[in-house]
Amino acid sequence: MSLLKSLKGENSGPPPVWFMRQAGRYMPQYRALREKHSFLTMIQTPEIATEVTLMPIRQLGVDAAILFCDILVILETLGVKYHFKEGLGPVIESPLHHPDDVLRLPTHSPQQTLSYVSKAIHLTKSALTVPLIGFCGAPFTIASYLIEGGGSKDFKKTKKWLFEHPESFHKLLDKITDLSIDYLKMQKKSGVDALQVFDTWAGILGYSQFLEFSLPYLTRICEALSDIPVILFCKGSSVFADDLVKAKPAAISLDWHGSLSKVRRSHPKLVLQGNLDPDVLYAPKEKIRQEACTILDQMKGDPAYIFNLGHGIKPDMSVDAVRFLVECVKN
Ligand code: 1CP
Repeated sequence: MSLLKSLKGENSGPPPVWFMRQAGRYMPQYRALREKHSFLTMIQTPEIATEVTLMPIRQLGVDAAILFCDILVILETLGVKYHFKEGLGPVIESPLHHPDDVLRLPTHSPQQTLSYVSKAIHLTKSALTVPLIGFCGAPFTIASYLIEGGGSKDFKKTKKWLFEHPESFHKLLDKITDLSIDYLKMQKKSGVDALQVFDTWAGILGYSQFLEFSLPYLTRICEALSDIPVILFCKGSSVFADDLVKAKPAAISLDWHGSLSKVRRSHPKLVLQGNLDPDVLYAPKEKIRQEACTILDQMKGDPAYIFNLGHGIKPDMSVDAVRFLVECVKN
């Protein structure tokens, strides 16, 4: 339960460790299951979602589980269909093209559309001995998928929309925020111990656009879920850290560009998570140990620190390297 202690700033032992994307394609057991089922079937079938959520707990010995699901499931509450294409990633079947499209989006309650998430949480909790983290995508990141129609290199459509039709962009963010709050409350009620909000694409925003189109919505989410720890992650979190604090999250997960000790100096009580460059996992073990130790030395004895990567584990990384990293943190 060291994760929950660190989230309160009261951990006296070694830092808890877990990883973003700790369950996924880099694991042979995951790939074996994935040969039999589509990704969507896997997340929509509570028994399978539970089995995958537990894989990294059993195989790596991490201190927290993150529910096996995806940030895009919230699209179901907006009546938007999507699928995952092999080698390409998410495909939104009817992306938004025009500001009027925002007005036409229906809203369905997460309790109705995403009841499989509740079931997976109940089932996972009954099998877990470590805390379970629930999550959602941040409104800005979800909006960018709706507009781009999938992943993107430059997010040109999103940025164009935001500068050409700021009011409609805010309407869209507002809708997603309301649904995300309901969705996270449902996860809390189903039994998760903490929540993480992923603003993966916030880093494409300029500073004033981050303040206008991302931060206020993250703040609303944190305010609405003040009775459960909420961790905020964005790619760009080391640039935006001083502002993310204003959303009053329980913790900030830093990307790998920034320095944990610098942020610690400016925010002595803030709970910090992160921030090893995930690509270090491609290095020989001695280098992995060295890079982990650099971070662990900086955060030694810190009661409000959680070890993690600066972003997720990649599909071609080795389980052995990830397990070695867990051992380094624990020893
Ligand atoms: O088997 C497969 O082909 C599916 C691969 C996969 C997996 C394992 C996807 C598709 N999503 C997931 C699981 C997932 N996604 C989790 C599970 C818990 C864990 O971390 O172990 C989580 C938390 C996510 C969150 C997620 N999905 C984010 C935010 C975090 C991040 O990595 O930045 C994002 C941006 C997504 C979208 C998404 N889903 C899947 C892919 C390949 C992507 C990214 C595509 C892109 O780059 O645009």
